[in-house]
Amino acid sequence: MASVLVSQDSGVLSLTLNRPDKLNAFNPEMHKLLRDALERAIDEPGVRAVLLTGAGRGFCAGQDLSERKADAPIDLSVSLGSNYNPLVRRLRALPKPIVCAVNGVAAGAGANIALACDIVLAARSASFMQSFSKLGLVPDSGGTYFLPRLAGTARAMGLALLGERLSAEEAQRWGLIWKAVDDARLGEEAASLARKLAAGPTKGYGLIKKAIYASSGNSLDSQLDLERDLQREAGLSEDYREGVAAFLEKREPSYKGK
Ligand code: LHQ
Repeated sequence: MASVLVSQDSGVLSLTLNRPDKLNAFNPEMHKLLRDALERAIDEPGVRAVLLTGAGRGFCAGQDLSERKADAPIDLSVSLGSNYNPLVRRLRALPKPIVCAVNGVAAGAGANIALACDIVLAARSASFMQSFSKLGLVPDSGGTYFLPRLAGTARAMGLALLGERLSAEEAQRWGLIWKAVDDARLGEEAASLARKLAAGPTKGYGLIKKAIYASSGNSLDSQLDLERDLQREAGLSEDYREGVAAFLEKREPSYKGK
């Protein structure tokens, strides 16, 4: 069985991390399968949203530590440089919305890969752990970037130093994720959200991602300039014309993603 299950339906590319016995801990094959699927998703017009989740009782336990048993020192920058960092960059840069359904524990890099997605739903029983410090490591895969921005420095520092479990509900209260939902509802809520996004103005969504993610590194002046430039692009899209026409004709828009 592949370590990432890939399927496509109604404009949604579903990616399911699939090493349930290891709580979907990452190995190189998973990185490769995710890389290939996300690369194809960039230009594939049939893909208008992505749904990322995990098989079994966990979402992802980060790096597979059984691959890290080493008597000699090991240079972890190699694996970050070749696998984790490109994955986080790909998720953020994909010009299509990514919904993450955190179905269980998300630990280490697994937590931060979830936070790199655009809309994160989590089952009420799921939890987030910056488990790195328990191994003597630093949060990676964007953790030291996402956490202070989403939750503030005090909470980011507590999460990073203590490595304790944060419940899905607390993660929602802290602004780390969009919503905690009942376990039994997670699959359907996430799928229906992804389908809704897949039927939306894809081009506009891609531009929204650009604007929101650029914001924390920009001054108001540069952000206003960026909004002007992105709005120019959005305004030239077919979907914008369709949106206005549908509004004026008092009907539902039919977006083509162009
Ligand atoms: C695992 C793992 C795992 C292998 C559970 N590996 N088997 C690091 C280095 C290099 C470069 C890039 O970046 C990184 C980033 C990182 O991600 S470092 C952080 C790595 N992850 C962790 O430290 C988390 C380790 N796992 C845990 O602390 C626990 O498993 C959690 C809290 C996630 C879940 O606890 P439980 O619900 O009690 O489950 P469990 O511990 O019993 O795990 C179930 C099985 O999954 C078990 O196998 P077994 O054969 O005994 O049933 C675990 O060994 C296996 N597993 N995480 N990362």
